[in-house]
Amino acid sequence: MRLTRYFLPVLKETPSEAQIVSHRYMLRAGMIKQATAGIYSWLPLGFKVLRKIEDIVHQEQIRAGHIPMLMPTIQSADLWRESGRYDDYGQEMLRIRDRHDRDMLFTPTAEELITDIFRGHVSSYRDLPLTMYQIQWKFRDEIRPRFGVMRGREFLMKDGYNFDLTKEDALHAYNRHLVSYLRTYERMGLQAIPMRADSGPIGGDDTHEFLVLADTGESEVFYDSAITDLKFGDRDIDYDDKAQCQAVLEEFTSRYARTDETHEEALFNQIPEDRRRIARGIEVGQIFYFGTKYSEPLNAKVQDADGNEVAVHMGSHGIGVSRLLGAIIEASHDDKGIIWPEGVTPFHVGIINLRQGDGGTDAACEGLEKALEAKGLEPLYDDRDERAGGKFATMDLIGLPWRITVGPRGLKNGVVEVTSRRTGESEEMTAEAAVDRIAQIYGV
Ligand code: 5CA
Repeated sequence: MRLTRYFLPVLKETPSEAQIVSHRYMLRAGMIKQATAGIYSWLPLGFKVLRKIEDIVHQEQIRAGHIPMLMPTIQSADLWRESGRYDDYGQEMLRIRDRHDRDMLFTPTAEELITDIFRGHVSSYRDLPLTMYQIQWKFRDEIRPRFGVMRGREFLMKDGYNFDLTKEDALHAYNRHLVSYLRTYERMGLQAIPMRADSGPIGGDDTHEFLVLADTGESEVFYDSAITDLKFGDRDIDYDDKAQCQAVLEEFTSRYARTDETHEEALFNQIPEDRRRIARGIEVGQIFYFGTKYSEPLNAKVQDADGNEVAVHMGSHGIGVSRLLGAIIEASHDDKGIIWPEGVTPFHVGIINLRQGDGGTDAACEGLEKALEAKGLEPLYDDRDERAGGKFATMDLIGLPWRITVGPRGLKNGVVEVTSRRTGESEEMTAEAAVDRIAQIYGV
């Protein structure tokens, strides 16, 4: 992509309304624009990262055996009256009336609708287990939308729902989600720690939130620092294997890690003092097991092997897809801008032409662009007629993890410069070697 043909409305000034670094950088890098309080347009650069995050979420859900689908954002109030949540949800629910005076709402979550789909089509235990999920926009009329995409009113969520015959099977679904989330967040360059939490309006007994540690996080958290040494890494998990999933869950949840809602001082104090941590975190996901809380009132039942009608055991499992952009930036930036982890970067590498209009540098940049594209990579070529300082500042702000700089002096010696955004280290090499290096980094 050529920068002169792209839409990247970078801001020079720091917007005064942005209180935290991720919000500031997302506005300054031309990733989002507020449409109205807590509601954002996703400009091309922001949209690209959003899609990358969605892709990872899809891949990891499918790997775990979960089935993608899509439900509408606007739903009838009737189902929510059946479950009893129409009144319980309170002011956070955006209520809408259609031309026939029927009560509608913009979905804040979708337990009711998925349960309705299930009860309409599934009647036998033979069709279980079943887990379906969607990545869809949600609306919650938050009292204080703030921090940009972190606490929006409209936001993108992955919400998944499991249906199982027994509590044991449903707990396996819970464990499977926990394991798949560990892998999902690590692929985005994040350490998200599962912490025992409170279930809030979704309900249920068992729930863990996934928290990314950050000073700007909205949640206060208490944990044993030994937890931060745990890495999921490249484990090959058989998601159907109950014992294997259970073992990973135990490994990652056996140490003390709780949000303020579930914190117990006495237990916390049993951790050796040098490992006790009180910090802040960003909640990027939450998993719930709530048994028959929705299947009973909504009559979602199946026949078991003995012919008895039994309510199915359920759970729901969310990932804050749009919030993740903010969380990743909070976890990975410096005073010049964002530093994207390779897994989610909007473009794989930036190309900077130090002398735009010079036949030699122009040709070298175009050659690099083509060679990288031929490898299936997406470079962003800054071909603006601007001074070098401005080009470097833009590239640093938008945070592409790698940069290739092309200037007449280097070309005279047959080299370009490859620079890591994270370390700032540069290395000179031929253009061909630069392409190979970038391809190797991304494993293509
Ligand atoms: N039905 C369940 C799971 S599918 C559910 O709604 N869970 S939730 O309420 O915990 O939301 C899931 C995730 O969405 C949260 O962990 C958080 O990362 C994200 N989220 C929740 N509210 C907002 C918001 N106002 N802005 C951005 N992300 C949000």
